[in-house]
Parts: sequence; C-alpha cells; structure tokens
Amino acid sequence: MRDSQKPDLFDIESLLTEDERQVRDTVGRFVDDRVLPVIGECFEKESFPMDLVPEMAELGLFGPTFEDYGCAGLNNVCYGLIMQELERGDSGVRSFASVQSGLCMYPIHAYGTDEQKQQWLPEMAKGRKIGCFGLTEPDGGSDPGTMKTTAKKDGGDWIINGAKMWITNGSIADIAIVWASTDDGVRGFLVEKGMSGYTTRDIPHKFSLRASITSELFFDNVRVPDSNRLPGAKGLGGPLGCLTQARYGIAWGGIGAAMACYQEALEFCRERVLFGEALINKQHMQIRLAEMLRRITTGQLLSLQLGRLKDAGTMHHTQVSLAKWNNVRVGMDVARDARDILGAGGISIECCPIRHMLNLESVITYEGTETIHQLIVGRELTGVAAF
Ligand code: TGC
Ligand code: FAD
Repeated sequence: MRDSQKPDLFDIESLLTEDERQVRDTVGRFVDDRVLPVIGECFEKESFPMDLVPEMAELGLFGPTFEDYGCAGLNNVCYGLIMQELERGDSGVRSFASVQSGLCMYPIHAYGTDEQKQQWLPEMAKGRKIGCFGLTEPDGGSDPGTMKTTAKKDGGDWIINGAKMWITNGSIADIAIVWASTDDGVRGFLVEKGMSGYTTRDIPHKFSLRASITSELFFDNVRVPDSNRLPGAKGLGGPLGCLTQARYGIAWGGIGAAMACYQEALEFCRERVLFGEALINKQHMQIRLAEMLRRITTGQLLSLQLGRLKDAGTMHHTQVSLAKWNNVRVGMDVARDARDILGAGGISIECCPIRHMLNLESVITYEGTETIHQLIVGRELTGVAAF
C-alpha cells in the first residue's frame, strides 16, 4: 500500500473507483519523488519550485475537470484527490494548482467568450501561461462587495484603477483575473502582463506559505479592451462562484496536510525510546494519535461525500464552506499536535509538521476566513446574514 493511501481506517479506498485510485497514486508518486525532496529548501528560501510546473501540466493537473481545451476531463473526486496529494506535499504547491485551475481557468471557462477560451485555456493547461486572481484589497478581504478598484467605460475600452493585495502568483502571472466595481456592479477583466499602468510587487518575509509567491497588484489607469471583459460574470456571484471551486479543493487539501503530519508523528513514536520503551506504548501518545485519526477520518469522509455531490451536480456552496472550515481546522490541529509530539526536532524544517502548521495559518485565512465560513453556515441555518 502506498503511503499516500494511509491512514484509511474506514476503508475509504473501497469507495473510490479504479480511475480515482490511479489518479491519486500518480499524483502521490509525483509528490513523493519530486515535491518532498525540494520543498523544505524552497520554504526556507521563500521560493516556488517553478521547474515543477511543466511536470504538473504533463500530469494534467491544471483545469483537470474540463473536457476540452487539452484538459484531462476528470471527475471532481479525482480533482479533490489531486489537491489532497499536492497539499500532502505542501500548501504552496496546492495553492499554485488551485489558483491556476479554480480561480483562473474556471472563470475563463465559465464566464469567458470563445476567443478568450481559445486564447488562454490550452496554454494554461500546458502550464505555459500562468494566472492569478485579484479580489482581495488592502482595506479588507472578507467583504469584497465593498471593493474600491473601479473599471470605467471609455469608448470601447475600460479604465481600471485601484490595487489588490495578497495575490498568489501575482508577479509571475501572465494573466490576472481582476474584479472591479463598475456602474453596473462587479465585473471581471483579463488584465495581461505588460499592459500599461499595471505593476506588481511581491510581499516578502511571510512566515507562512513561503514556497508560494504572494504579491500586490497596482492598476494606474490601465486601459483594457472590452474584449478582455468576462461577459458571463455579473455581480459578486462571479468571483464567489470561482471561490466555491477553490474552496472545494482546499477542503481536500487540508486533509492531505493532516495525513502527512500524522504519519510523521506515528513513525516518530515507533522509533523514539523514552523511559525504557517506544513512545507508541504510552497511553497518552496512543490517545493523541487516535485523536488525529478521528479528525482525519471524518475529514476524509466529508471530502468524499462533497465530491460525490459535486459530481452529481447537487453540491451547495454552504456545504463547501463547512468542509473548508472543518478540514483546514483538522489540518491545523493535527499539524500542531504532531509538531509537539516530535519534541525539539519538530521545530526543524527537516520535519514536515511545522511547515504544514505555518502554511495552514494562511489556508485558514484565505478563501474566506474560518469566521466567514462559520457565518455562512450560520446564515444557512437561521436565514439571518450576521456578517
Ligand atoms: P451575498 O449576498 O452572500 O452573495 C452575492 C451573490 O453571490 C452569490 N453567492 C455565491 N455564488 C457562488 N458561490 C458562492 N460561494 C456564493 N456565495 C454567494 C449569492 O447567491 C448572490 O447572488 P445574487 O445573484 O443573489 O446576487 O454576498 P455578501 O456581500 O453578503 O458576502 C457574503 C460573504 C461574506 C460570504 C462573501 O463576501 C465572502 O465569501 N467573503 C469572503 C471573501 C473571500 O473568500 N475571499 C477570497 C479571495 S481569493 C483567495 O483567497 C485566494 S487564495 C488562493 C490560494 O493561494 O489558494
Ligand atoms: P479581514 O477581512 O480584514 O478580516 C480580519 C479579521 O476579521 C479576520 O479574523 C476575520 O475572520 C474577521 N472578520 C471578518 N468579518 C467578520 C465578521 N463579520 N464578524 C467577525 N469577525 C469578522 N486574495 C485574493 O484575492 N487572491 C489571492 O490569490 C489570494 N492569495 C492569498 C495568499 C495568502 C498567503 C494569503 C494570506 C491571503 C491571500 N488572499 C488572496 C487574501 C485572502 O483571501 C484574505 O486575506 C482573506 O479573505 C481575509 O481578508 P483580510 O486578510 O483582509 O482580513
């Protein structure tokens, strides 16, 4: 049994099809062979492993659920398993894939013109063009409806002014999906690298998600032709629809990070001898490991059922909120406890829990903070929006 298949106390393996297992194992091998050997150094040096991008494209990891434009045409459970495996490696690597697929290819596919799809999707699937998604602004990300970035019509063009903050892949992106306020509500625009007045600046010194590029975007009278507007996106539902895709992937990813931490803690407990016996013999350690497994198992089942609902076309975005909230919280709690179990060694980059623990501080904040997801669920239960 491959490591990536463990832990699996409830035989979730038997609930997957042969194709789904194959996709998971292929991506799992890529993570074991190509991501894990380099990711610690990338984290230390605050760099993203760009040379992995062509290999990820070759594996069909960008826009994997689309059936056209050179994409793999996989189901949503496969997409989730891809995200689980990538985040078992590192949240930064999963972030790259989430942004490319869920936040950039998805809006072009769902809201774009045929020309926009033909121009961007095949190249993005091959990893030759990279995207970023600009929604959050310096004055606050939880309430994007109050965004200050504007797009004003000027003849056949739009003039964009404003700024976006905390944007994954911002400075390396060839195309930015930019959400701006217009006289007709929120609209989405394709802002291309090199357009006059469009600049980026990286945000350094992050203590979290260090193997991922995060940038600010600035728009100073950027002239964008109307052909670069996404005609199918009207109102805040446009960007929120993209967030549903990415949040779905994060729900699976949080469990991938938890699985990696649990396994490292378990191996350590088998090997570490204290007071004359291995730590696995201690009741307190067994309870902690069992507690991790309980959390992971509930998260695995939640992700899988969410994926089956998505494949059936009946998934609701409130379910995604609950799964993102629960599974990222599982990842954080498991990572933190695993870090402690490893003792002093647990603070070293040689061990994965501290890297996952720090990464998950971003993951619990982006794509809607934990509080926002709790309030989304609360709104569904009560009918009252208490944001
Ligand atoms: P609200 O009235 O609830 O909704 C406005 C319209 O949107 C529809 N809608 C959704 N549609 C699809 N999916 C969803 N998840 C949706 N949620 C709402 C809704 O039906 C409505 O449609 P219509 O036709 O009636 O107009 O809007 P609100 O202003 O009350 O806001 C609600 C709230 C707080 C939940 C929303 O603003 C929110 O989710 N805030 C959090 C913002 C957020 O998550 N930002 C993430 C930025 S991107 C990012 O973090 C990328 S990280 C990338 C990485 O590295 O992985
Ligand atoms: P705020 O919205 O200012 O929230 C501050 C605090 O208030 C939080 O604790 C929040 O939970 C709480 N809060 C908010 N509303 C309420 C309420 N009603 N009641 C009680 N408490 C509340 N954004 C993008 O658009 N694209 C990206 O690619 C992207 N990548 C990111 C990468 C990283 C590494 C990080 C850290 C963030 C990224 N983000 C991105 C931004 C992210 O989506 C925002 O940080 C997030 O939405 C929260 O916004 P904020 O940081 O402005 O916090």
